[in-house]
Amino acid sequence: KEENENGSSETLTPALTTQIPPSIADERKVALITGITGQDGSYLTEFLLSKGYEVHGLIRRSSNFNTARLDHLYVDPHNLGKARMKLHYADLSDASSLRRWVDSLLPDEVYNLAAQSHVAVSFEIPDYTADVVATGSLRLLEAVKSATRHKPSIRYYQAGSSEMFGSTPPPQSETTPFHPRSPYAAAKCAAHWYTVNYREAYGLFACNGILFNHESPRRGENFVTRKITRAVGRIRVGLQTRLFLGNLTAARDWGFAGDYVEAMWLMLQQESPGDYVVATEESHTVEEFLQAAFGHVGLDWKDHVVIDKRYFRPAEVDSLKGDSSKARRELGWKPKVGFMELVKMMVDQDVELAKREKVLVDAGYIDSQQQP
Ligand code: NDP
Ligand code: GDR
Repeated sequence: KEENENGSSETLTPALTTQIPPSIADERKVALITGITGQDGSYLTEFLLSKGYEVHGLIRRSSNFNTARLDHLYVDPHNLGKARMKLHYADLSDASSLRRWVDSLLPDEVYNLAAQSHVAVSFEIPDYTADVVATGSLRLLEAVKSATRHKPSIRYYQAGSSEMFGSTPPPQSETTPFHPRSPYAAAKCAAHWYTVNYREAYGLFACNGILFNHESPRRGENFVTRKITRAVGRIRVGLQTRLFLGNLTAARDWGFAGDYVEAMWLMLQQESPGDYVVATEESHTVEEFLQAAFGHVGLDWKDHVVIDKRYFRPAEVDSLKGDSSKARRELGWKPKVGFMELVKMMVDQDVELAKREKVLVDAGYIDSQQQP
C-alpha cells in the first residue's frame, strides 16, 4: 500500500474505481465495519458499495498487510475523489480508537464483525477471546451510544453466532435458550446481551444477527469446510495425500457468506430493531461435507482422511440446524446458494488455486510439503 499525501501510512485509503457524481455522493450513506478484512467483512463491503455506500473499515495493526480479501476493491489512495472504501487503524481492545472513528465519521450504520472467531482457538486463548468478542463489543456499543448525542439515528449490527445455542438441540430459533460450549460462544452470548441491553436501556437501534455457519472461497483456511476444500484441491493435483481432521460426526447448517451479509443489511433497514436467526434450515455432518467435496472431483475421502485427536475440542457442539422463519417473514430474506452448490464453488476455486501452487512447486519456488 502506498503512503498518503502527508507521507503517512497510518490511514489507508483504498477505493473503488467508479466515480460517483457529487449529487449522489452527498446523499451517500456511511457504513463503519469492524472485521472488514475477514470473510464477511469483504462480502459486506462489496454489497454496501454496490448499494452506493461509503464504507469505512477498521483494521488492526499486523506485521504484514492482511487486506488480501479486499485487494480487488483497492485503488491508489492518491485518487482521493474516487475513494469509497477507506481503512483506518483501530482495535476492539482499544476503546479510544473505536470512539475516535465513530465520533469523527458519525456513520449511519455500524457493523461489528470483528472477533477472534475460531472456536477451537478460543480454548487456547480464552482471556483474549473474551476481551475482543465480549468486552470489545461493549466498547463499541459505548462509542456508538456516546455518538448518538450528535447523531441519534446511528444503527448497530452485532455479529452473533449459532454457537451460542451450543448443546441445546435443533431446530434453533430466536426463542431457543443459549447453552454455550466454548469461551468463544460464552463471549458471543455476552455480546448478544450487551446489544439487547443497549437497545432496551438507551433506545439504541441495535440488532443481533444470530448467524449459522456460512462459508465461501474466502473462508479462513483453518475452518473445517475450507480446510477440506483446500486439501481436495491439493490432493487432486498431487501436492498432498493426507488430510488430518477431528470429529466428523458434528452437524452444521452451512450457508454461503455472500447470501448472509444481505441479511445483516436488511436488519438495519427495518422500522424497529430486533434479533434474527439466519440459516439455510438444512444440516449436514462433517462426513457428508467430505463426501460431497471429494466426490465432486472423483475422489474417495476415506483414502485420504486421517483422524487426529488434536482437532477434537474439550466440549463439542454436536448439532446445529436453524429455524430462520422470522428472518424470512420479516426481512424477506432467503438463501440463494444451496449446500451442493456451495461445496462445488469452494472445491472448484481450490482446485484452481492448487494448480497455480503446483506451477510454483514445479518451478522450485515453493516447497510442496508446505501445507496450508
Ligand atoms: P473472520 O475470522 O474471517 O474475520 C474476523 C475479523 O475480525 C478479521 O477482520 C480480523 O482481523 C478481525 N479482528 C480480530 N480480532 C480483532 C481485534 N482485536 N480488533 C479488530 N479486529 C479484529 O470471521 P468471519 O468473517 O467468518 O465472521 C465475522 C463475524 O461473524 C465474527 O464476529 C464471527 O465470530 C461471526 N460469525 C461468523 C460465522 C461464520 O460462519 N463465518 C457465523 C456466526 C458468527 P484480521 O484480518 O487482522 O485477523
Ligand atoms: P465452528 O466451525 O466451530 O462451527 O465455528 P469449524 O469449521 O471450525 O468447525 C465445524 C465442526 O467441524 C469439526 N471439525 C473440525 N474443525 C476444524 N476447524 N478443524 C478440523 O480439523 C476439524 N475436524 C472436525 C469441529 O469440531 C466442529 O464440530 C464457525 C466459526 O465461523 C464461528 O466463528 C461461528 O460463530 C460458527 O461457525 C457459527
